[in-house]
Amino acid sequence: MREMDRHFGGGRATLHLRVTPLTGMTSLESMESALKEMETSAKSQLDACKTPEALEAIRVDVLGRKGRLAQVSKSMGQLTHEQRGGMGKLLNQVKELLETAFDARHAAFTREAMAKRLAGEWVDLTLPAKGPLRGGLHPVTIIQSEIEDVFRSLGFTVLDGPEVETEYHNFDALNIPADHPARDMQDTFWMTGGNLLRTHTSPVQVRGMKKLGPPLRMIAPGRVFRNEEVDASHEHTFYQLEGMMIDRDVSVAHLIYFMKTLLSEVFRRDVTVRLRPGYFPFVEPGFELDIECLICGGKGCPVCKQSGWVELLPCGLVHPNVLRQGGIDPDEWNGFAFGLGLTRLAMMRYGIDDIRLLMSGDLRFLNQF
Ligand code: 2NL
Repeated sequence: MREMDRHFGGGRATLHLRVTPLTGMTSLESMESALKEMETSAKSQLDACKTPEALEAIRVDVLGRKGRLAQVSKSMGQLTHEQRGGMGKLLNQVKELLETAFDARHAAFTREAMAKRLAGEWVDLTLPAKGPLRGGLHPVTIIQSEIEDVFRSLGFTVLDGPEVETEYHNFDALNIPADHPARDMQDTFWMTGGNLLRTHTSPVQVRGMKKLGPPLRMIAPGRVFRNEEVDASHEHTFYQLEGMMIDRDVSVAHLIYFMKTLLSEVFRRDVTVRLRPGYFPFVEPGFELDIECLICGGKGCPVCKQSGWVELLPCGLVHPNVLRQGGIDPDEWNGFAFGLGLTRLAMMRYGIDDIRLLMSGDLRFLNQF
């Protein structure tokens, strides 16, 4: 049995055209009845059809290019002109009718398949949508850009510099003596060839003095490195922001004004400050600037170790030797400079009690900012 016949019940519906032997003319009636017969058989095949594949085979056999309808169409050449008109109409009617019936059967199969698929899977429409994963800024980056904004609005230039530095820029130019303990293997990461990982952002300012020339206002935020044993309050890598203003007749009053402006912007309230003497080789005089404890308001608490004050900002007037190294004449110019620990500030602002969290890259920690 041919493949096609299996679908059609053994070729029962094949169109047999009865040709009148004497005239060679096909009887119109016999053609019409054959067409009707085909229509009826095709419809019953459609109804009996069980799979989309079987349906497609029926479609090819009935409506296909070499299908049974096409055969009838072909044999119309044997009819007279008048007969052809009527037969053509009938043919089209049957064709349209069958096409509609096929489309309906096809749609039913598609629906069936869809229903079957949906029955096999389910979706909880009450689940909240997942949404895209959002990146965010690191807490130190947040603090850094806030402070950069404050200083930019005060006329300061933001400078960048290399993290691998020369001994000259990191120590010599800053009036740090050759036997200073900071130069020790224990405190500094030394590289081959006498270079080092910068231990502060001061070398950026040495380069900045030469680049900008006086008068100048600049800040240098960035990553610095110390060869330290890591614990909850010490990291080998942390962030600093140093600043400097050089002009004529700069005084400690200027220094205090700029530092108070900075701190009230960072903490978003007025802060009380005090200066104590402090020693740093690159400034003279040098100070430790403390702020009144923001937790207890100066009454004394564990954060300020009962003193009412928190040490925050080393600063001072730039040492004449350092100005000279920067190509600036100390008889004509002077200025103030300060250092600010961005990492420490971020810990204070956000109440972070372990410095190691900041370098951990732990998303459970970072996602909180
Ligand atoms: C620190 C930072 C301070 C400076 C840093 C500075 C830089 C130049 C000249 C003068 Cl080029 N000063 N920076 C000034 C005062 C304090 O603190 O690491 N302190 C322990």
